[in-house]
Amino acid sequence: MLRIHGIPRSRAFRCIWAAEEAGQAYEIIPVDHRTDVRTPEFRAVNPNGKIPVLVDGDLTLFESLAINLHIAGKAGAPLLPGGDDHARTLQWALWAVTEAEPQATLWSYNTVSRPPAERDPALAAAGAEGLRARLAVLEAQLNGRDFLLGGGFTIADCNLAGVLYSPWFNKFPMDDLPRVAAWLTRCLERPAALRARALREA
Ligand SMILES: N[C@@H](CCC(=O)N[C@@H](CS)C(=O)NCC(=O)O)C(=O)O
Repeated sequence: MLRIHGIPRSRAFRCIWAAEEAGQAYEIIPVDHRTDVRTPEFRAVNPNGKIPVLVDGDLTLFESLAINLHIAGKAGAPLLPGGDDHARTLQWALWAVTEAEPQATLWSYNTVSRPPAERDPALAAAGAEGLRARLAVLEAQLNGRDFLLGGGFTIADCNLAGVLYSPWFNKFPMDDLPRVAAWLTRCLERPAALRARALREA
């Protein structure tokens, strides 16, 4: 049994979705990032002090996308492909967190997530511009492909669509990015994603 420490309305959503895709049984151990991550009890589980954390037997892992690669590895192919596509899966996971996520969070925090008085329109605009540039790269990658690696859905899609969930859910303008918009909907309306979203959006 996988034990996912976190709450669905956080980056733990990504790991809940991955567990659903992998068909792995999991339990959510509620840890709220606003109130619980500084306690000595939680720091004993994760000295990094953030959620999500996965405990799988003797293994304790933090970093949501590393957790997802581990969960997908338990299911194997096609969720975690081998060979060159394995390398591409790692590439897209790193791209998701280093290129897409900083821009997506800058936009989301300053548009929807923070209380209105704490939002900075200039930062929202900078995030929108940065995100649009990254999504243009993705639009080109999806030319002639339904999913990132060209075959079926893999953990590469789960990781990147999980990172882009907030802009998608909060209607970041994508009229000029039709392949990205369709791919996000294709990923985030899969049965496993809907089960995870039901927890997050409840
Ligand atoms: N790169 C990490 C980021 C984890 C993260 O920032 N989690 C947030 C909740 S979504 C958190 O625990 N924040 C608490 C804090 O920063 O004090 C991951 O993807 O797991």
